[in-house]
Amino acid sequence: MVSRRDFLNLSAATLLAGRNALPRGTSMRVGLMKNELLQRRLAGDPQRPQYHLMPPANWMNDPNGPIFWKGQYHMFYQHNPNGPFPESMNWGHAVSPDLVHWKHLPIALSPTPGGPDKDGCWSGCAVVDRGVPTLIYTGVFPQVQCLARSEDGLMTWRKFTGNPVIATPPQGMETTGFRDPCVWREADEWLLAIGSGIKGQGGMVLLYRSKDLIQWDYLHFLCKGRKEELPPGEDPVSTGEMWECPDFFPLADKHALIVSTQGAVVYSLGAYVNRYFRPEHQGKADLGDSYYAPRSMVDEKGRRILWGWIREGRSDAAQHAAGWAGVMSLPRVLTLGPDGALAMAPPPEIEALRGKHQRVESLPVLPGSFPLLKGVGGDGLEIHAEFEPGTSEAVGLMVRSTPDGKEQTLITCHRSSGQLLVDRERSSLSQDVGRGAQGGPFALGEDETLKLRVFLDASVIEIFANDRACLTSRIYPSQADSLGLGVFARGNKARLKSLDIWEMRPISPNRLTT
Ligand code: DQQ
Repeated sequence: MVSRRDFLNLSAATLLAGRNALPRGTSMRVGLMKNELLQRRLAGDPQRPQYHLMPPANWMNDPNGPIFWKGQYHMFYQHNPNGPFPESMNWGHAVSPDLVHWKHLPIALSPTPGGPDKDGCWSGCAVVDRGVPTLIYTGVFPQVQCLARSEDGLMTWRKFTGNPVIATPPQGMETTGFRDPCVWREADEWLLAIGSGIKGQGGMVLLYRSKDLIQWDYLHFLCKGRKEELPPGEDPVSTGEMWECPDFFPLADKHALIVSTQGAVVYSLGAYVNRYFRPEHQGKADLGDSYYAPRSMVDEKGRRILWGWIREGRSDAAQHAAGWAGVMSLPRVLTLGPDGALAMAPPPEIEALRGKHQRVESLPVLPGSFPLLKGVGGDGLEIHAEFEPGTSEAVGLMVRSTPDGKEQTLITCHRSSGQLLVDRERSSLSQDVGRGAQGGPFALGEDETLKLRVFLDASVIEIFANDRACLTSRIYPSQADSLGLGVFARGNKARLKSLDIWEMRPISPNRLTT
């Protein structure tokens, strides 16, 4: 039996040395020594998340083909096993019985020399075709669509010898890109939506159909960024010239389309009629700019669960020095909100990670002062805070603060401007990291309390506000005592109704102690 830790060690050695470059004997020993060093570096890294899914080492970006299969959640993701930078993409693979605890599995897809994916296996999806798990993904370069199947329960993948299954964009179309297929079943056909766009016209999703996943016919666009929906004079490409990673699915009595516009992650809820999607309501899946390329799945409970890539907010050099880059978000259960918007909440399974609990009740929050709460804080926490904002202009939480406040991050609901922000101006004394505020529109209703559910995990912050807005951010405090927690108000006083704090248990050997 190979233990999880042994597997990770072997796997990281392979990652470090290059998959095909691990010879026997001396080089193997050198590889293991390098691995040992890398493991020590990762284990002692205070910026490395502890309860979020991430590869054993090196680079990850988009989630790919999340699928619930025979009682387990499978997650694939864009992964460079050879370094903490985006190159020669593979599909990493992990499996979980409960959405929370993960086991790494061998890499699912790697580029085939001389093949249509020789320069990378880019993003895609997973479906089950007559009982056979099947991946449909983009091979590069040029961007073509490929297929691979697994006959042994998702452990190994055999690429279709006739790849690519779609070799070019539709005839005569000068696209800005042609990638990230999303496939679903409709009656006796497969439908495929693919991310694309046209220069000067904007992003679009193209629609194909097939009887067998191999022979595909182009139908028409499913949805596109339309000039007529924009304010007069606004550039039609303001919603992006290329829509990446389309995710299209039914949600309650609507359909949802999520696209990554090389900037924001935009969701649309609307009607799917005659194989065209007409948006009726649009919003941002995340108010920050650290969350990207999400993909969803349905589990056995029928829940629609969305996963995103949380990218780094520090320099390439810092990522290189760390030996890892990129984190998978926590899962978000999607529902149709009472206001017609997309509602997002973490699944209850996350609560399995909760450890020590502390609670504070009914505290006046006075403007101007930023006191730290005594005896609470940390860098691996789940925090629930409910505020009665009163007549305050702004109210919020201060996290990861040093006792002297030289490092601190503010999570602020600005009532006057209707914004939810993570202010990172003083998050770190390091010069190598992103600063400034991240966030976007978030208005509290009259008499509505502010309910913040915040997940702190080393350099990751994920915020769910009143179950209808999410904000993901990255911070890299440099001081060991940047652990303090406080509440604050501006303008006028507010009241903290309650504050619950749980220490979260690590899920992975990211920070090995021996
Ligand atoms: N990343 C993938 C592409 C996708 C982009 C390559 C989005 O397939 O369009 O790693 O982050």
